[in-house]
Amino acid sequence: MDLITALEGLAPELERGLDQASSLEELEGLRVDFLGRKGRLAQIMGRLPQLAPDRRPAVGQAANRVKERCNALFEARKSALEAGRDAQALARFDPSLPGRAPWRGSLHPTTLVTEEICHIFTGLGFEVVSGPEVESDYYNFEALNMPPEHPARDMQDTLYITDKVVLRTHTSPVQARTMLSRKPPLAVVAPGKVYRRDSDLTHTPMFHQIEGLMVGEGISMAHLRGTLTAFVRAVFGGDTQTRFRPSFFPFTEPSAEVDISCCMCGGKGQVDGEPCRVCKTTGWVEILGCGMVDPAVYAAVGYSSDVSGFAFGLGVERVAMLKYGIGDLRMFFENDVRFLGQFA
Ligand code: 2NL
Repeated sequence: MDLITALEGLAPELERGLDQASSLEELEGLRVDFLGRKGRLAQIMGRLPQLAPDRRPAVGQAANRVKERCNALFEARKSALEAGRDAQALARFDPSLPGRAPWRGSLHPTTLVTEEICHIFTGLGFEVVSGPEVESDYYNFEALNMPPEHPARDMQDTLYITDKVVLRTHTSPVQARTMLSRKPPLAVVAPGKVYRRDSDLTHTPMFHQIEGLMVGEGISMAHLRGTLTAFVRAVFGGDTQTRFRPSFFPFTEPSAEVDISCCMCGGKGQVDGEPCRVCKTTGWVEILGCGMVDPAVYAAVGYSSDVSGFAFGLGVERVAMLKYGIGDLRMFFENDVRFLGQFA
C-alpha cells in the first residue's frame, strides 16, 4: 500500500478506537499504539527510506498532518473522559450532608482544676506566682523550718540532684522566694509540679500541688477559715460542709487539715444502701492542709515578727478525683484519649 494511503487511514482508525475507549488508561494505551516510539505512525515512517528521494517530502508532510490530527483527536477524547469523571465525582458528592467535625483536643483535668482553683483565688485577691522545679535545699527545706535531719527530708521522699539541690517536694519554696523578694502584705497562690520518691497505686513520682499564702497585719485563723471555706464551696458546691481538724506541719503553727462533707454520698456515708467508697462511710474526705505560718519561717525570710498569716497546700489530682469522681490516680498519667476526651 502506498504510504500516504496508509498514513491517511490512521486518523479514522484512531477515531473509532477512541470512541470505544471508556477509561483514561485505555486512552493512554491507544496513544502509545498509534503515536508511540514504536507505534503505527512510527512504523509507517520507518519505510520512508525505501522511497525515491523526490517522493519523500510529500509523505513527510502527510505524516505531520496525520500526527497533528491524531493528537487533536486524542486530546479531545481525553478532555471528554476527564469531564465525565469529574461529573461522576460531583454526582456522588452530597453538599447537603453535615460536615465531619475535625477532632478537637481538650485540656487535661489537672490543667482544668489548676486553672479553676487559681481563678477562685484570684477572685479572692490572690496573685498567681511560680518558681523553679529544681530547687535548692535551702528554699525547699531550710527556709521552711525543716533543718537538716528533719524527718520530712528523708532520702525516702526526696529526689536529689546533688547534695544541696533537689526536685522540689512541694511548692512552698515558691512562697519562700516570694517573701524574700517582697514585703507584706501579700497574698499568693503557687501552682505546679512537685516530686517525691514514691510510686504505687495512690502515689506518683510527680504530681501537682497548689499552695497559698497570705501575710499581713492582723491576719488570723478566722481569715484562714473563711478563705478556705469559700474556696471549697466554689469548687464543690455551696452546700459543702467543712471541718477543721488539728494537725501538724513543720512550717505552720497551729496547723489543721480540712475535711469536706463527702461529695459522693453527700456526707451520709452510704450510696444506694452501699458503704460509700470515697469516704469509707465516714461522710468526710480530707481535701487540704493549712495553718498559721510558723514564726520560724518569717525569721528565715527576714520578716518582722509583727506580721501574721496563713498558708495552705492541696493536691490537684486529689481535688480532681473528688470533683469528677475519678477512682484511679493512674488515669492522670496514662494519657488515654478516651479518658482525656471526657473533659472537652
Ligand atoms: C498539704 C499541706 C501545707 C503549707 C502547705 C506553707 C508555705 C509557707 C509557709 C507556711 Cl512558705 N506554709 N505551706 C502550709 C500548710 C500546709 O500543705 O497537705 N499539702 C498537700
